[in-house]
Amino acid sequence: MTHPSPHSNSGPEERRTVVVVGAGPAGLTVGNVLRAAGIDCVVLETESRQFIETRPRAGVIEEWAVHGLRQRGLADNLLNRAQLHSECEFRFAGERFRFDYGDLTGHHHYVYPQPLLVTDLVREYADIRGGDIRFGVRDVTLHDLETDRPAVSYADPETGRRHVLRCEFVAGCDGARGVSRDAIPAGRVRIGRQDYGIAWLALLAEAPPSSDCVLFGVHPNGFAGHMARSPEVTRYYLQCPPGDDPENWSHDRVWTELHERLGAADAPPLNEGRLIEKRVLDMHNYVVEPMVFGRLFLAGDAGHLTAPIAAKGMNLALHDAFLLGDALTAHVVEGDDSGLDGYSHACLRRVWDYQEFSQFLSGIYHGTSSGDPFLAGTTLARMRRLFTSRAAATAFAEQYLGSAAAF
Ligand code: RFL
Repeated sequence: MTHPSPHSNSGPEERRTVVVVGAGPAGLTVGNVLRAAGIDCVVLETESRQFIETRPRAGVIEEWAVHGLRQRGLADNLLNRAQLHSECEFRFAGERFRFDYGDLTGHHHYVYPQPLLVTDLVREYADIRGGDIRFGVRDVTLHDLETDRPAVSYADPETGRRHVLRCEFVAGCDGARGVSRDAIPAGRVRIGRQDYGIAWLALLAEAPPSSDCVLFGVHPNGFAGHMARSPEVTRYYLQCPPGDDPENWSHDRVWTELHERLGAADAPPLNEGRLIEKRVLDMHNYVVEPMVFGRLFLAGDAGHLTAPIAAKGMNLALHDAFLLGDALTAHVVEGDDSGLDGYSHACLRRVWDYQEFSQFLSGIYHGTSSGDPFLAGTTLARMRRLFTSRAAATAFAEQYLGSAAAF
């Protein structure tokens, strides 16, 4: 929906070069890159600082993304504290299949919880680089996006008074439920969508990890996953019907299903613990093409959602943010527009590649429980190929790590 210029009774307009909407990994990374170049920007966030620094979500970060953060001076804590993972384990038909993707590719994953990364990025932006960030803002609205002087307005959380930020560019980094994407008039961009028709119960357990690597349980009852988050906390997933109520999943039911779906000969028992998060995530994807409308540049989940099947969303958010931060810097500092012109295309190459891998992985995770014997058969063939063909295993490992050189 387009919005007219802010009303003249909104108070005096502030001027900024860039307004960043949303303080997730994408917005904070863009903000940090701009601050490092001395570019005048402001980050607007609807939640409080404490809320975004503790919101649990992703944990798996790809090597190239860590490299990108390090190049921009944003990875010191991560490099000191993250765990390195280079193996995962599939469990199916009561057996364990170890997959050593580090050996196949020479690359690994970093495991670093998203709230820690967000905490590092806020501290660097606001406390070290002196960036302007406004928390708890209400009713954020984008205006005049097709002019060279767009604006973003919001209501002050304390006074209710409207503030207007007139700028040159708006970075729409407000995630899947933000307002940036909806500010684009219908028909001006193409939005591709896919619904997997399944959901995952996302769980955080106050329990030490039960394995030294990520576990994928492929079971007739449905998929189950295990991912270390820290020595004390483990993320688990259980496939469930879309729209299921987390209250249908009692502590006992959760642990019974996890034992069943992740059970295998010689597997050590799971460490049980209190469930501190229990949410149902319906598995769906979308991609906005192009990721640009006038002076609005979408980045991260605002521009594309990848169901957490392949742990790719935060990685894509960082990829966009590096490209956008660098492109805006090149425009402002050197008058070079090539980065902004090529932004959407460069982002979408990786986005579509990751969407395709996510789709492939969904076939593996959910095929045997689909109730369709044909699909169950082809799923098992796909799994067997991973453990019998080094070429197939290497191709899978490259996609799992996002290390293919094609980007
Ligand atoms: P975010 O992190 O959602 O940040 C958007 C920010 O914008 C704020 N906001 C607004 N601010 C101003 N005005 C408005 N109108 C606003 N509306 C919203 C929000 O409060 C928020 O602070 O988006 P960003 O930066 O694009 O980052 C995307 C990632 O957060 C997301 O893709 C990942 O969490 C996805 N994901 C994973 N990705 C990985 O790469 N590896 C993983 O291991 C992984 N695991 C996961 C995941 C997502 C999960 N959930 C909950 C969907 C595990 C889970 C369970």
